[in-house]
Amino acid sequence: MPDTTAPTHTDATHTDATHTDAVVIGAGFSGIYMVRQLARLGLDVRAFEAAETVGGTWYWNTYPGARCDCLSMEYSFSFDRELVEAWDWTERYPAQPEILRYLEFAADKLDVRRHFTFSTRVESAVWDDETSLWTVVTDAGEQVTARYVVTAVGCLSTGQTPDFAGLDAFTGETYHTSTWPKEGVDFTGKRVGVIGTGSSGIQVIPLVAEEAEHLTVFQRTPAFSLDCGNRALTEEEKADFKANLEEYRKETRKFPAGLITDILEVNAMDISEEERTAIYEERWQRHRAPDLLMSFPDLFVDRAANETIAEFFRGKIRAAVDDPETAETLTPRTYPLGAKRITLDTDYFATYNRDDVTLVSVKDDPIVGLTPTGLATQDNEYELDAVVFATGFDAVTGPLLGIDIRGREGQTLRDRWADGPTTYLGIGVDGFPNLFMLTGPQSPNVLTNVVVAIEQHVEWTTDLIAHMEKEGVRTTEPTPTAVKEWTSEALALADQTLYPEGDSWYTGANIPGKPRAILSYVGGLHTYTDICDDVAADGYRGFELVR
Ligand code: N01
Repeated sequence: MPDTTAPTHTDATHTDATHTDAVVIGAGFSGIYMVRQLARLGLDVRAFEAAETVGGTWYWNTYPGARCDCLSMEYSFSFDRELVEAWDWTERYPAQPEILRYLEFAADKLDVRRHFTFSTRVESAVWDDETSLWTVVTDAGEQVTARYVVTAVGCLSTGQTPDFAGLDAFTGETYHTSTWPKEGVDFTGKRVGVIGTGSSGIQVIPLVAEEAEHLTVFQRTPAFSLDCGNRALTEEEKADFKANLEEYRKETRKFPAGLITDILEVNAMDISEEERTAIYEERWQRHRAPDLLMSFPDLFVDRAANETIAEFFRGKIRAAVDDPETAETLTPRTYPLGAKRITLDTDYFATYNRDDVTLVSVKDDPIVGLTPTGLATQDNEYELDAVVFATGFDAVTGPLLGIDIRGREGQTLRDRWADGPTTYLGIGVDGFPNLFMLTGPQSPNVLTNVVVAIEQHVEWTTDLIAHMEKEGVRTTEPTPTAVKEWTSEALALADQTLYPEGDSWYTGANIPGKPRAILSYVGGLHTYTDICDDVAADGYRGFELVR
């Protein structure tokens, strides 16, 4: 597209800047697809990625055992039949190296790499009202002006290490699961401590246990976990998926989590315990989380119904763990199932039957800090050669607020969200024109098969930008009213569910000082998609489009 929007003035902030139509930040699933779509519109696109290649979260999280909790074929792009035909997944639940290979393959096939500048982090994006342009500045000192900025920064890309006393004094090795060394780590002969038993901890623990001389797991809150029953895909499964791709793509968007789900039409509380348990057991054997977790419509809105599935999961822990006291320590009792994200594991609970694995409940005996030679709890000291932090992420807003984003009149997004995020559709914020956030807060983001949510967001945003280009719209931003109403609705919807009852990254509760607010739209991707389509059909209702 001809560069008709390049600034002609000599504003000091722009003199060294090059110009492009759009800047995309991030090279995960969302960045790859967004760049491809904008390039297809004929726009000049620059994209930046901190890593040396594409992959996003799947580039960084290379810890042993890292695996997706969605089925491989479901967790991949569906918009391009050629791409789907050209790739064969090997396992039901793909491991990190295979997903990274897939994203490298997709980036090449979609020819997006040439738009990216890798190993480069975006530090700031500042709006200039006079020119209606963003100035994006990178850590390499490059400045780029652009009409549009699209953030594709992911929801789980800012790792969180607790500020333990003595962290610097510890003389052993430390690792965080989300920034694992690319060359791998050899724990042979070492005494290792893992802190955290969320998805990352639960995946890494069995493999560290196999290698280490001794493993001590420091657990604050036990997890509900589903045995993923991983296995190789059959040729028939792969062929079936490809043959039915279009139907699959259409269907996924009709479900709350972007996953075709077998939801029964009866509530859990309306049938007998025997019937319920038989249903749970049959669905446990399917090894596919949504089929089990969404068996009944009342599971996430009625605590008594939730307790029935929670108790079923607890029974699985008792069956897997030999020592009843250890089993009880591993049993979640303080929050509804699903209010913290369910984990998918391979041999997690059986790991505690090993003689060389110790479980420490730091709820009962809190961590005081690290010592030069290990970790101290209130009542004990543990000698360790290495500590693995599986302590999670500053989710959803963390990656966005890691960039100094300034909208109209210099207003920062950090100030704007000091009390929690406010958005329209999770995509835009008033006062921040032409800024589009993929999988932003108050969109369905992490409560879905995120690749489906990403495709919906990218396609909707592309349509909006195409509309702006066609109609000569210079700036688009949501109205303050639209933002206020959407934010209230997102919060009110969450209050009708059990999500607020869990202290997890879903609500920001895992980060000291972070405002507690649900970070997702809980109404389901199907409802959300309808709302977005309706907004578009109604001339982008709630957005101010200025020519
Ligand atoms: O992080 P988490 P994660 N002292 O926040 C504990 C995705 N993911 O990296 O629960 C002691 O879930 C914390 O304890 P508590 C997936 O969406 C997916 O594991 O706060 N402990 C918790 O046990 C997932 O949900 C996959 O009491 C402390 C753990 O650290 C999301 O990423 C794989 C502590 C953090 O768990 C995040 O998962 C990996 C402290 N000061 C990740 N601070 C798959 O696809 C924190 N903890 C399968």
